[in-house]
Amino acid sequence: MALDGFKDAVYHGSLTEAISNVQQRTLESFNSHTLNIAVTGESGSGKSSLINAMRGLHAGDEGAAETGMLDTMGEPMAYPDPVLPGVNLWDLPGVGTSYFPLDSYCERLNLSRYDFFIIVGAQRFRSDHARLVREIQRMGKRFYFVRSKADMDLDASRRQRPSSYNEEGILQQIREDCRRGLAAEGVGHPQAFVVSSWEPNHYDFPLLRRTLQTELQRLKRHAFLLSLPAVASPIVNQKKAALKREIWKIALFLCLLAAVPVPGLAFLGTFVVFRKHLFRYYIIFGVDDRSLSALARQIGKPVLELTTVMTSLGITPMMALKLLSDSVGAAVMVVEYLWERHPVSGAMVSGGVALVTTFLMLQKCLASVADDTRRVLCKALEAEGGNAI
Ligand SMILES: Nc1nc2c(ncn2[C@@H]2O[C@H](COP(=O)(O)OP(=O)(O)OP(=O)(O)O)[C@@H](O)[C@H]2O)c(=O)[nH]1
Ligand SMILES: [Mg+2]
Repeated sequence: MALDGFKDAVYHGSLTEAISNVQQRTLESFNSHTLNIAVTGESGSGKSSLINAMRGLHAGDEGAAETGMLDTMGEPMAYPDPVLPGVNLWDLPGVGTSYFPLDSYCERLNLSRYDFFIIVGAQRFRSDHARLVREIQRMGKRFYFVRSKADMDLDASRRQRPSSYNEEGILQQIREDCRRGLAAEGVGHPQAFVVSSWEPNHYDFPLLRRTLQTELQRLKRHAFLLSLPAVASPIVNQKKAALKREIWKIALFLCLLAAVPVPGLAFLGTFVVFRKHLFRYYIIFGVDDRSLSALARQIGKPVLELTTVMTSLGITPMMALKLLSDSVGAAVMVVEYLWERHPVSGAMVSGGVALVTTFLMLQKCLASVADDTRRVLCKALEAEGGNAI
């Protein structure tokens, strides 16, 4: 899907237009996108069996994922969904084995490369599950929780309490346990399915398939939104690099200004230049007050939701004034004192101080505004994704 409109808008500092470009896309336009679903969870929980059942295969069939009682240390394997277009089911190794301990699992398997997750758990909701949930939420991604091996729970219950056996009651209890665990991790609308991969026509298995089918376009759109910050980042860097090249000229101008033997001129000049360029950067990147208000309206959120992620807002001209008086103010005073006795060396020191100060401060300022642009865009895309799902 062409991203030219989005990229152009970011390049021209119009984040509102960039978001509007995304909003205009119909859900159908995402049909051709691929959704990479990672099937993860504790070792032996039935991940590979679930993938086989979703593909209408049994263990041992040709093309089926390998299942068994032993821990596997293999690489993630992709299996295309035979019914849902553009869906890859990735069979991941289990969490918490000697090959993949919980602490290093997310990093080693690079979970960020997947778009969506199915966490498979064969027992009660546990800390391993909670850890995976937190990691997925941290990435702003979504997941279903699948409680597998329902047949075993039902069988055990039937044997233990044959007289009071109530299948729906037991399934409901398991669903509630999963939802409680997920809610405790701050999951807003927990989606938990109780299934048996050995009986894909029973329990919540058909509902799991239907839900995935119904939500597919929205999940693809959400994955697309999450991929956009990576598209925007090089454009922001490119703009930053172009602006950075100008900083020398500005610093040199102030260096010359500072060499003029007028007390306080260097100090005032640095302040004015800093203020002018800070606001200029905000406008160029599209994160000035007016642009932010327009962007907030576009995503239907309060502007505060965008400004809270901005760190450069701490660098106001007043702050700069303070910074200046703290760091270079003393130097300027010394220089001005020097001037009376040694005008030439005084002018040189004064110019040097102005040059270094302006250069460093503008660089810091530029980097900070560029980072904020990325953060604001991420926040806006996140909000847009949340609005749609
Ligand atoms: N009764 C029952 N057994 C199941 C079910 N799903 C999987 N199993 C069994 O559980 C064992 C582990 O299943 P796998 O599908 O290999 O589990 P896995 O999560 O892929 O395991 P690893 O890849 O090693 O982490 C196998 O012996 C399966 O036959 C199920 O729904 N019901
Ligand atoms: Mg497996």
